[in-house]
Amino acid sequence: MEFKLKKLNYEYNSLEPIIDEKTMIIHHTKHHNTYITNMNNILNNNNLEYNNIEELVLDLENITGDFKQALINNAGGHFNHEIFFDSLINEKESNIEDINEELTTLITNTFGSFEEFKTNFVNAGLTRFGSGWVWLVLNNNKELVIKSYLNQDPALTKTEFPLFGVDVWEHAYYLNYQNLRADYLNNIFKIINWKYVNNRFENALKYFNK
Ligand code: MN3
Repeated sequence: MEFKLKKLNYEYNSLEPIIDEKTMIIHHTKHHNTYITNMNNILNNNNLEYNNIEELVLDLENITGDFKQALINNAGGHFNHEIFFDSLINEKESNIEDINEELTTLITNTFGSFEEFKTNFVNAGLTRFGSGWVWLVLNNNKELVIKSYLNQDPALTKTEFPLFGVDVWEHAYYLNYQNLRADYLNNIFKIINWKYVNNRFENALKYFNK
């Protein structure tokens, strides 16, 4: 199966002024697309076939060829960006009350309050040295954890299911924010699609119950 870049659920200028149109166009049609092209090439060259990106990501630990790191980088790049772009929405449509009661309670019990969760999340993104990602994941003990990963290491494992993540590579924010990664991270909380996060939370519960 050939992986393809899917169209975004919104226009490239929908996330302005938090993320500018030019950044979105370059990020989606160049960066994300390149990960997909490279991944498809590696899979074709090595006669590997997967039904979906989750299946591929979960199989990475079993790969032994010299292309392993390249596959981690590019498959991870595709997996991470698809979740990232799907988890964003126009500021007017981003509504924190879309989070269901179970997830709201879990956030409060884990971090003290939503504000403290946000502070911890922003801080994890801020202290990620170099390029990488910050994620909210549910683990197999049904605990919420903030994780930070280097480069494009994918946030899905047998014991962790990502609910949403923020790209802290400079290409994600540099045109608008330059060196101000903290502003980018704080602002992005205004454009999270909490309905989508909620869906991923439901999927995470199913993932660990199967
Ligand atoms: Mn990126």
